[in-house]
Amino acid sequence: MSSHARTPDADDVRVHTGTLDAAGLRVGIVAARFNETVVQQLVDGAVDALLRHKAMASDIQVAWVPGAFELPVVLERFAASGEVDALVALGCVVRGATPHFDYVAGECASGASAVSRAHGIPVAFGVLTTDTWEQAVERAGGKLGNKGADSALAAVETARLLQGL
Ligand code: INI
Repeated sequence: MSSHARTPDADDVRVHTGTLDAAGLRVGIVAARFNETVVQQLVDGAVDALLRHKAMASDIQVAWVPGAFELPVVLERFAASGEVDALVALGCVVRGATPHFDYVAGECASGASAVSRAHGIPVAFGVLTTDTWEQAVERAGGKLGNKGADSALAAVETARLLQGL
């Protein structure tokens, strides 16, 4: 190394960020019908957030599956099709009402992230995993916001980041 090597400068650090510009982005939403009233709120929040960030309605697709356990296989199909730039998984698993909570929520989460890494596209995880129904309602357009909207924007930001890397 040269004796004139300069001290590393924080200005040399390359920082990459995405944006929330959804214009032209093709987004697949996969929603689990179990606990449908909550999940419909998540879907509505996700679609609304995408449209407000300039996505075209015709670029958004929504597919419904019976329960959160079925989300990964449909996420996989969307990802493999090459027809979407980002995916959003939406569902609601309530611990108190689900003896096999850990299996349903765990398989759903690991399946979603496996799809994301296998195909190099974001799969945002908007599956509520709560102890109670009330906690789910609070996160589906209630006093704690709408996790469907949050997830949709996470998918947009990550897709834009990946495009820029
Ligand atoms: N699926 C959910 O999405 N949320 C739940 O709370 C739930 N509970 O309570 O069981 C649930 N079960 C169904 C599961 O996702 C599958 O659809 C089913 O096991 C068939 O494979």
